[in-house]
Amino acid sequence: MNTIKKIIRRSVISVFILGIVTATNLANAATWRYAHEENKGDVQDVYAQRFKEYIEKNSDHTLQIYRFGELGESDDIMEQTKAGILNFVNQSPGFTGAQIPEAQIFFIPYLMPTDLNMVLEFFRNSTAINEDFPKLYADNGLKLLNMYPEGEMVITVDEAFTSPEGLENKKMRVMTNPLLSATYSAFGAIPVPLPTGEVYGALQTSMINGQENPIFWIESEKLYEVSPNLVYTSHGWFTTAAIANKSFYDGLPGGDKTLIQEAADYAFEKVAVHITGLAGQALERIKKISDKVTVTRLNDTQIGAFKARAPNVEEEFIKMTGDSGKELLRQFKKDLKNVQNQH
Ligand code: 6CS
Repeated sequence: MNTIKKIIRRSVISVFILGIVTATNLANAATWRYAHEENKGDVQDVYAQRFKEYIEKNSDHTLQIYRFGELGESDDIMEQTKAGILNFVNQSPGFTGAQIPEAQIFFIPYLMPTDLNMVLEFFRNSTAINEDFPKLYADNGLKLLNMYPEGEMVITVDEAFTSPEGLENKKMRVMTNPLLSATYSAFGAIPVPLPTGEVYGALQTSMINGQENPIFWIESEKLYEVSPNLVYTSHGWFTTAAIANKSFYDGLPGGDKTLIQEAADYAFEKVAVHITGLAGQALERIKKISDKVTVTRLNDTQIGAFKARAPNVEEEFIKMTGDSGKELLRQFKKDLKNVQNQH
């Protein structure tokens, strides 16, 4: 065979092989659906966008993201994920706690440190977070990818307070898990569980007197317009979780599983950067927009009065979760101590 013929033959074979590879890739390329609980540019959206970026850069798959309200409330997107309509969901333990009682651990007040770097380190390295929680979620048909913090909880209320007496008889909106209700009862208030979409209206019509959330969300949902007195009590962090439908995940080839876990870890680190300084910036913007906003930061003695009520909530947590919760709490505290010793 002369050289020209050889070149032509090789080219035809190469094009043929390339065609087969492309067709195989296209056949494997999927569009995955991911829903979260927040608005454009909020913490969960940053996580989702970075997760998408990693997946799309490193595979032929695409990710379709649905934000808060596009497919319903938090419980709706969880149901859609369990039914396999969605592949991924970002749902916060504030809501998941109703079906996985152990996830309510984040609502035991004053359990977590107040320092963001310590909190991030805890989420990166904790055995409770990275080994125990995935098992609890798996028992509920869910593959837990990451748990991550979004920001310190701040209470907004119609009258600023500095003691549990100041919260007496205040109707406070809580996310829909029973332990958070127990926390607000222990703080002296009347808890009112409500889904996210009902909070602004309930504040506006004085159906409730206040609520708790990280500052970025108070800005994003404009809650400061209808609940302008911000009280920093240092009692906890808003935590959330990125999750996949477990049967979908289990059915994927090993390469896709690795891709998903890498994308989750990539998104976690991007969020860690995003939330650093976020609360302070959001507060400054809120104060500029509204002259009604007041800021009260409790001192250590005032915090002490709220902290004194935390053991009751811890007992309640153990009552709700039994031995499994007791063991989780033991591990959680051990992991926290490890982080504290390192700092
Ligand atoms: O309070 C809530 O319901 C909402 N708060 C935040 C920070 N994210 C979504 C959640 O559903």
